[in-house]
Amino acid sequence: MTQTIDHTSGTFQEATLVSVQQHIMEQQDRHPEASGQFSWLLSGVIQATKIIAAKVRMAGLGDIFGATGGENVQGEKVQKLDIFANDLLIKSLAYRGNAGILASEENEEPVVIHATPEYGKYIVLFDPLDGSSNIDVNVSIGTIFSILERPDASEKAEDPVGEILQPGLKQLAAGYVIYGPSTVLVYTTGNGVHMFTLEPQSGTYLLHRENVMMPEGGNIYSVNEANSATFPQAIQNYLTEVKASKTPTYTSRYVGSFVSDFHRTLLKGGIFMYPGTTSAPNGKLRLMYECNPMAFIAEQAGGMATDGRGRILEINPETLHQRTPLYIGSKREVTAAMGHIASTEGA
Ligand code: P6P
Repeated sequence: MTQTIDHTSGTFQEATLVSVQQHIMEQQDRHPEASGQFSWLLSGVIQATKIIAAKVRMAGLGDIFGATGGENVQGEKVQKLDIFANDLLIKSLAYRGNAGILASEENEEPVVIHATPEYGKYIVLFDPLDGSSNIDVNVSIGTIFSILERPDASEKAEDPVGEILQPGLKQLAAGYVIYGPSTVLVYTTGNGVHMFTLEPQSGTYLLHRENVMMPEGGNIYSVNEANSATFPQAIQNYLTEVKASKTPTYTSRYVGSFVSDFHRTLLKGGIFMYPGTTSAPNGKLRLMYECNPMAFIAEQAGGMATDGRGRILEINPETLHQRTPLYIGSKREVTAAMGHIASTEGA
């Protein structure tokens, strides 16, 4: 009789016997329509993050701290590790054979590996090293990725950006790796959120939590308050409300690295906000390779992600590097913040 292994019970040792590759294959087996192609691609992203993790760990010992002197498409100073991570992800995915188009925060234009879908039907978008301004001060940083399928062979073959600009609801998979005290991978293919820790000796990501659910509510709000004077009035009202709240009382946490602030929100609940301001009405975070993947994960974990008006995942993108205001986290907190926006707009 075949025995099904329940990874969510048993002793700690039992839970750590499942590698991410095994988990991906198990996920694929549950979806007979899934081809091995997708699993092969996903493991390509994961493979690259192991090498990035090793480099990040040694950052202080090699000449890869600091900035290159250049700026990326966002006008942000490019750190040497940004380039290392970006180049590694591009090379790793290009040789995977089934990634057709790559899009990175670091590249103004997409990288077309195969002109038409029959040789490369997937699109991989990534922020290779999010939070990189924290590298030199040893604060956790991360890699964020999102996987889409290319539209069927169409006139878009000459328009790779047009192929990429799909709403977040179309994502096949999304995930991130946080390079912190431990290196943790979180991913979803639409069947729950699963968390793995990199076991450094063997270089294996081992399962440590399956079907992660975000707490319904949480008393942590996470926002850069230096910008609060020019937040929308509704958000200023929301912040006043949470600071005055006695049951529960709230606390503030802000790392300044999206992957870190989101990871804490996923595990402890609460809300992370990057609102628009008068100088940056669409905020700072990018829709396609930061907000969409995290929104997919948040919703799969029972949380919410909005731009202040509607679901992040329903936004129809217009440009590859477009930004969006972001309110993401526990249902109770995001709903409360949106309530202020609704009542202010209704005023
Ligand atoms: P601010 C890092 O540069 C980043 O893109 C995100 O990781 C982070 O959430 C945000 O910017 C922090 O921006 O304006 O608060 O420094």
